[in-house]
Amino acid sequence: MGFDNVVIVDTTLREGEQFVSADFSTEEKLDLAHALCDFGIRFLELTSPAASKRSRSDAEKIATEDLPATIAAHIRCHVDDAAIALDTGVGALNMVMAISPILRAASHGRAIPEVVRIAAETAEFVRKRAPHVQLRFSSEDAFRCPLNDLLNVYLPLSELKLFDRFGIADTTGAATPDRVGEVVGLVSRLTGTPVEFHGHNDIGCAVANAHAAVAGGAQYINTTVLGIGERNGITPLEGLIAVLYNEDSQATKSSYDLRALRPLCARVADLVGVPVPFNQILVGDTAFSHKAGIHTKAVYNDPRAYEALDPADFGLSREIAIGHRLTGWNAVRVRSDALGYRLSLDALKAITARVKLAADSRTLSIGDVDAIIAEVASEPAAD
Ligand code: HCA
Ligand code: CU
Repeated sequence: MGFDNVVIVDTTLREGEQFVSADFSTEEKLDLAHALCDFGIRFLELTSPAASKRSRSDAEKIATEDLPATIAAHIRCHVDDAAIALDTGVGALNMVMAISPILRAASHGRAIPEVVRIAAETAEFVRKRAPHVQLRFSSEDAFRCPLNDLLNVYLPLSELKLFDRFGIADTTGAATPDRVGEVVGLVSRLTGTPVEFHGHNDIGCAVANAHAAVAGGAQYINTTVLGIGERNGITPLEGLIAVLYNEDSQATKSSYDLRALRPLCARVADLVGVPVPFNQILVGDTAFSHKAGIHTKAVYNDPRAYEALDPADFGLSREIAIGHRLTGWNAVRVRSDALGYRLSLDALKAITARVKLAADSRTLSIGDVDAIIAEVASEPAAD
């Protein structure tokens, strides 16, 4: 496996629809499905067609849209849900059932052997009706589940040879990378079945957990644009893209239209009525802002000094803050050069000193900096 073979299963149209302020219209879903495919996603997950009449007709529309992606319907382990989903023409079913003690008690009330029986029955039904549909079984709340229970679900199910993938979900977003790597590694080794990881972000580990899942052997990773989903969501698409780019920028550039990422995030933010967080991986406003003089000097010499990701590959540009008390004369020189001045080192140092002094007592705009540059430039040079 490894990072080159990661298949992103984007679930903006399922988990993302569960984000508190998401309410996608049919047109918006179709638009997003196209935008995700244009970006390079080849696997999309949709809300269960059994959820509502429109969920069903939306799934039908997306499934027949001739998109260059496998379209999966997310369903409960119910024969009826599977039948409704298959009728929409989707190419994959992503079945899910709760397996942790706490969630089993609070949701379906079944013991582990019953979970296995119900998953097997549903899978047999699907295989009979649609032998070629891709079928996944996923455990909801897998990381708050004793390993024994976990293996008592996956091992008998893997022996049936009915499933193309096994999902492992960190439903409460409280797993840490070490454990994700361990559980994913165990399930993938013992079942010999490709693993899909779905990670929530409640303690802020969703991106690191996706990384750990891939390192542990997972081939399929769930994402949503901006990470939208239940509560504070799941692994954001842009976070996983940053991980993949960091591993192999060339391969990532050739598989995804990286310049489309920021517009895609802006579109989803707009649709769900939230701003893109300032510190969002890759696409946040400050993702490529440099400030301290020590940093800016090195970044002018070689941006890689303080950048793991090249903004140009994403159609973005870096920003160098100049008007503050941590500034340095290199930053001042670049600004004054850009304004057409050719100033001596003494003049640059004088400007830097005045900028620092002014910034100690008030917040400066770039216009204030420019005024200081103009002022010093107009002064007769001292000899
Ligand atoms: C849900 C739960 C789920 C399922 C994940 C999966 C989770 O909202 O229905 O299908 O693998 O986080 O457990 O999103
Ligand atoms: Cu989820």
